[in-house]
Amino acid sequence: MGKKALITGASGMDGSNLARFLLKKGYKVYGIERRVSCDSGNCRHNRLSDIENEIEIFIGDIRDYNRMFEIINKVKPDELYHLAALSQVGISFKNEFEIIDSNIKGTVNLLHILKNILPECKFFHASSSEQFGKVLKSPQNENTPFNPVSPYAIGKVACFFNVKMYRNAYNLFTCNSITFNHECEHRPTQFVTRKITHAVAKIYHGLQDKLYLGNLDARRDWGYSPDYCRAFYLMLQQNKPDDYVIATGETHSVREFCKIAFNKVGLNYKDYVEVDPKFYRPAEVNVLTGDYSKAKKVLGWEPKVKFEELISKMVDYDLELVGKENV
Ligand code: G4F
Repeated sequence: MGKKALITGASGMDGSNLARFLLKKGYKVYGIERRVSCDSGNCRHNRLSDIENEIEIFIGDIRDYNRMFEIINKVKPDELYHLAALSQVGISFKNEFEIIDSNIKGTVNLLHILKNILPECKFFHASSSEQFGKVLKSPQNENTPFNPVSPYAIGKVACFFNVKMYRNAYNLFTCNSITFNHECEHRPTQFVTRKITHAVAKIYHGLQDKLYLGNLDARRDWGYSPDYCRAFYLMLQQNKPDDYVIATGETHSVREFCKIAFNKVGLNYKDYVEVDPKFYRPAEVNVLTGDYSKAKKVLGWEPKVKFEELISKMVDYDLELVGKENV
């Protein structure tokens, strides 16, 4: 019988990409999702529609210890991929307590349950390059000190060290990816990449006039979600648990992203993009660049999709999506 994987945040961007990947590897895949309503064009359930008959979804909230206990005890997974989190950095400034409740408590709930009832289960946690914050060294690798500046990043640092503590103190097989920004066609429009590509499609189809953004000079290391999900899987296939930077090694500004995305449809971003200070953050991370050489050496992992191809895929998808909606 194939292995069993349980994914928290299964209907999110990474969750759905990982579920698809693990099914192809022959896993029996179970997911946990919080029941929430869906907004049009961004429906969480849409991301799983092609595989909905192949996976089993449990409704549950990672904050709810008893419910998590019940699900883990029932599934008894070989691998648990913990992807559920409040993941919007900007929003976290207004939601400090949800970061503590969901991101930190949710992670500790899962680790505590595994320690008590399923210590042989391998555990993956998606940590974040936001933990490097106001970077102290560039590029960032596994030895770069964290210097977080947002409630989200501070919460992820707490999760990171909890994952490490359960590995060292209780001998659990727990891993963190220090995941740099990663996107795909199913990224919610609250994140800057999809906000841009969706707007490009709407402007192209004559449905929108302007695109209002915040800091155009922020620089990020943007990769492709399916590539990163492959790395998550590889981490749990090693003999020893460890933490790995997952990145592309390239950094680009939001402005460059706009330029290429608008160029794809023959438009100049300068005619459409305007800065609205309401999208500025109280504290900003200006630049992130990942050094993924450890993942390359140990996991044999490398990103396949780089910046321009990522933008092309997202713009093409949104052109088709908005085109269909417009019929
Ligand atoms: O797309 P973003 O919101 O992603 P951010 O904050 O870098 O976080 C993402 O990547 C992290 C990994 O490093 C994850 F941990 C996290 O969960 C998430 O997936 O913003 C990217 C940059 C920021 O500098 C932001 O200030 O784009 C800038 N930006 C400029 N205008 C904007 C906007 N961001 C958003 N969301 N919306 C804007 O209008």
